[in-house]
Amino acid sequence: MALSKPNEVTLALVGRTGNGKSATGNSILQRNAFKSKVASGSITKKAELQQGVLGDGRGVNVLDTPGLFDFAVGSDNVSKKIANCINLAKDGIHAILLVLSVRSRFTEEEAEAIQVLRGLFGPKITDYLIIVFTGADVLEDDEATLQDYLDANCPQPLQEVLQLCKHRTALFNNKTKNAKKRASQINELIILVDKIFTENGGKPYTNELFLSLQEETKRQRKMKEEAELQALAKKETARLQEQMQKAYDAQLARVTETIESKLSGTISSLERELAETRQAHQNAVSHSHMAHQQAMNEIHALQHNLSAAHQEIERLRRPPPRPHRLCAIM
Ligand SMILES: Nc1nc2c(ncn2[C@@H]2O[C@H](COP(=O)(O)OP(=O)(O)O)[C@@H](O)[C@H]2O)c(=O)[nH]1
Ligand SMILES: [Mg+2]
Repeated sequence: MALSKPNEVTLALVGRTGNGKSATGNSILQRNAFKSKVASGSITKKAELQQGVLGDGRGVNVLDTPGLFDFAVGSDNVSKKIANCINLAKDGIHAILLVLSVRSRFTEEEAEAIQVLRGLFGPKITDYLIIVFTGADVLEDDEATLQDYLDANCPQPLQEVLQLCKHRTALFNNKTKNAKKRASQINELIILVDKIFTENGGKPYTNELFLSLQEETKRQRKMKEEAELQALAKKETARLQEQMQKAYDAQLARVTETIESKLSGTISSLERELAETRQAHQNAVSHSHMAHQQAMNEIHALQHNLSAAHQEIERLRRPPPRPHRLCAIM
């Protein structure tokens, strides 16, 4: 049967310097294991693992990380440092406590850092995430609850983070000397840790998981980049095709125009030639009419002359008329 609780609990503290990570670690361990200072600037330079015992007798390991959120994010160095941190917790991490302070506003850098963490660890990191708010004493002074605080100070990015970690929140007053209060705030946190343990099938966050999730994240990022590249190439191809089509259309229009103007020149010269030929033909026809008429006239004249000649011949052939009696007497 699967365990409902880890035998030993390992917690990692992350968050901006000054939010109270070390102080929270000390509260959980119930001793001054980590240096917690007022001074600004990164106090914890190296990840540090300290051990203690919980109220129910289980061992607890607390990993205080240097302000992961203070790193120049996005470099390979960060993921190396994170891997080293996780390595410190040899049996893996049961919960990652993102420490925020009610004494300072949730900054954009923090929202960004969470996205970076998700990018580095993979979105699965949120399955291990608990948001710990420090400065409960400040709220107590104002007689306000965490809900009152969130109702008044919950920018969109924080709302998104809360949603991602299924609203697992814990409130710590690291200043209180009240033993009962100190114990109850640890208990409430550990209830959430045990819940995460069951929800994640008893699997702590290990370096192997980190590395495989990182691989998966890298693979997904590569796929996304490739898809983006492909989309870009497709867009570029479409743009080039459009450009080519436009150039082709313009060329076609130019060629058509040239052909049309040449054709219209040819047509008008052909029309001109046709008109000239027609004129020549008409001239020839009328010329031949005239020649025909002249020939006919000449024939008529010849015929006339001929018949006159015939008549003359006829007349000449006729015998001369008989002389009158009077002439015979002579
Ligand atoms: N009033 C109040 N101050 C706190 C609380 N937790 C931490 N601090 C103070 O916040 C400052 C930074 O705390 P520290 O643990 O060094 O923060 P870290 O840089 O995140 O490790 C210190 O002066 C702490 O005393 C808290 O619950 N209430
Ligand atoms: Mg610290």
